[in-house]
Amino acid sequence: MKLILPYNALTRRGAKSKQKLKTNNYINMAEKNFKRVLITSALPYANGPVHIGHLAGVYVPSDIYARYQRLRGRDVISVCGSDEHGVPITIKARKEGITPQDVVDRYHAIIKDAFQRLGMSFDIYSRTSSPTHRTTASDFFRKLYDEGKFIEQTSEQYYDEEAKTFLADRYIVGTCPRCQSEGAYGDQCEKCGSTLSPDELINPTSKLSGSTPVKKPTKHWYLPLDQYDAFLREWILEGHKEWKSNVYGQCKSWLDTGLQPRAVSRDLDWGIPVPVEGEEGKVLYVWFDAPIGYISATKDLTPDWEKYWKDDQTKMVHFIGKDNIVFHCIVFPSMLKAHGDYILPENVPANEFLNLEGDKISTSKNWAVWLHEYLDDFPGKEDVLRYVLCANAPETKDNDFTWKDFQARNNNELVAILGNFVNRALVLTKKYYGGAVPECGELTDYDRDTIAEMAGIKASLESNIENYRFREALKDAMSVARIGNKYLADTEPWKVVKSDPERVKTILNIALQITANITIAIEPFMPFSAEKILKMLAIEKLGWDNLGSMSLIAAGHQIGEPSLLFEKIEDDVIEKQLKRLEEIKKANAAAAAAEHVTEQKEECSFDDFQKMDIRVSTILEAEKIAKTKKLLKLTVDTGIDKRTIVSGIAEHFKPEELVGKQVLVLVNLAPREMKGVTSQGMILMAEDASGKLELLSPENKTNNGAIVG
Ligand code: B3M
Ligand code: ZN
Repeated sequence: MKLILPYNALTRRGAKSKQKLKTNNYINMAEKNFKRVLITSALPYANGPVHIGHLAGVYVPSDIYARYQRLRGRDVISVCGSDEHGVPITIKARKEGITPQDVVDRYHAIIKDAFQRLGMSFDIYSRTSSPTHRTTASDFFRKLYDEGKFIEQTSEQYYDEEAKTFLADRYIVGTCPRCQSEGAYGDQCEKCGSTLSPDELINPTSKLSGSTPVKKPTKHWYLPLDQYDAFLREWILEGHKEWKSNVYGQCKSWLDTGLQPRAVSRDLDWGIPVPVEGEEGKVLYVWFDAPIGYISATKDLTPDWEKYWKDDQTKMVHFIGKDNIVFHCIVFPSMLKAHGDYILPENVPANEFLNLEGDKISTSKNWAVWLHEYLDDFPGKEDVLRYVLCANAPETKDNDFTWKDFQARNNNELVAILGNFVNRALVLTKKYYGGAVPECGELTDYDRDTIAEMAGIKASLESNIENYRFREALKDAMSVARIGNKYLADTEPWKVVKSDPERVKTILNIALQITANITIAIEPFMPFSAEKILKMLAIEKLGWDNLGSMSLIAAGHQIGEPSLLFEKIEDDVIEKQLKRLEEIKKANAAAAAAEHVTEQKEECSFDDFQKMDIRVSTILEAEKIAKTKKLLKLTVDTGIDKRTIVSGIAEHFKPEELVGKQVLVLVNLAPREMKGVTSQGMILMAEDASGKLELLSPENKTNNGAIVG
């Protein structure tokens, strides 16, 4: 079992003699003596806002890690930015009749602002449409091109003769060869989820002009990933057995499946032009240029950028979601290896996916909690979201976000434990000593036990954060508040103060030292709350090494004004969010229904139809049938007679809204007994694929008994 030491342990002891296992020019060192940390976070596509899935998967963990490294006083930079190329952006632009630059300008601003409001402490939030990135990506490609690292290949691709352009996979639609459904894309069928290639589509059609595309030869460049198999096996499978199992496992299966050459260019007019003379109309493939965005962002951040990217004493960590593992563990490292000037990532702690109320988050279906909307709906609750998304992070398997859990964690953990303890410690100090920190007197055994418990948290917190176990680390951070909360509940200073005022001074001194510890422990997770507590204590930000100390605030120090850190979230606030999701679900079902029409039944004869006797009728009375959810008992005037009909429409119509309505009734349907009521006929309804029900009524008032034929 390889001993993973916290970073400082390595620097303090200095790196032991490096056992150099030199294979394929990659040095696999057992221990590394890192001098700085470079943190990258996946560049969000600028074709929509970010949602809680992005935050839980990538940005909350990355910010916890960055804040922790800074707290440790290390040389650390955290870079991110908008990923502004790729086909989805051009599709969005076409749909809205604007340019791709308009799309990325809109969403770059929304994303950047929302990240800033949530306290994402990137040192730079850049964008891949920047001039620096254009040059950096273009030079990167050109170096590999000049050194013959690409395979140049001409192949037949679909071309739209009307739009005069080659078609990216997403611009070709047709019938899915697997499930025969219409509207499958050239790369994927969204109905059955099959991965496709344009050649597999039946009746391919161009989304640009609607015409049938033709095959034309076009040249592209391919990175021969298969040639990096040995390097990747050595670097990952031998050299990084400590990577998270979901990451290591995915890399192993990619390698075991066998790597193929991967195209690094596209026939598009939006992106970074391929820097080869005479090759106009071709751009770098978005997944070739985007990771280089980390390098260009660093260049824009600091003139010292090379010490982060070219010195193997930099610890580089990529924070991503699981769908980006292949690009950050296989493709980008192969690109960096091919280039030769850059270091490789030390770790890629990818998270799995977060679902919402049991369903997959979907941008296209608006099934998401959008960060900018959350910040507008919950002002001052940035840390609540950071806390809940860390506590529920999909670190090793997909997880689910529910609004009920969000409310419960806020009320039962943040309000009841963290907020309650801090408020008590401060308010009682105000009340008994006018806000002056009291002297700490004689310690009891219980005090000593509490102090000892405090001392044990730092090591666990460090180990969990250093090993990307942020859920566990958050529990460590919260345990400081739990210890404080229990300490006050057990010592009950509000009861003891009359009989033993000296004792209470010691209790509150210890409580205030614990409060000061909380500002250190929670800062990476809840920076806004840490800041608020520092202000209430009227002290400066404390360094990491102070964590566990019980002499952080001197007796006599004057604290500031206490205020509540968190407030309860009431049911109606959650109901409003759940209602919003309900509306979205209905809208999606209706949209799906509009798209999908139930197949026609088998043919019937005119005689078959003649057997049915359908009459215009009027509903005279309507009432729910007890102990059933769906059934209504209707009294109906069919023109022939007045009769009872039972109908399963109680979830769609209120009884009172049916009385007086004219409907169509199948009067010669054999009577049926339902829940003790005999039903003589059937009310005809229209139901679409979404389950939406409509009554069928004659356009104008019609005599009951009129025959429908
Ligand atoms: N733009 C994000 C995604 O796949 C993608 C990350 C690029 S990181 C270089 O959702
Ligand atoms: Zn399909």
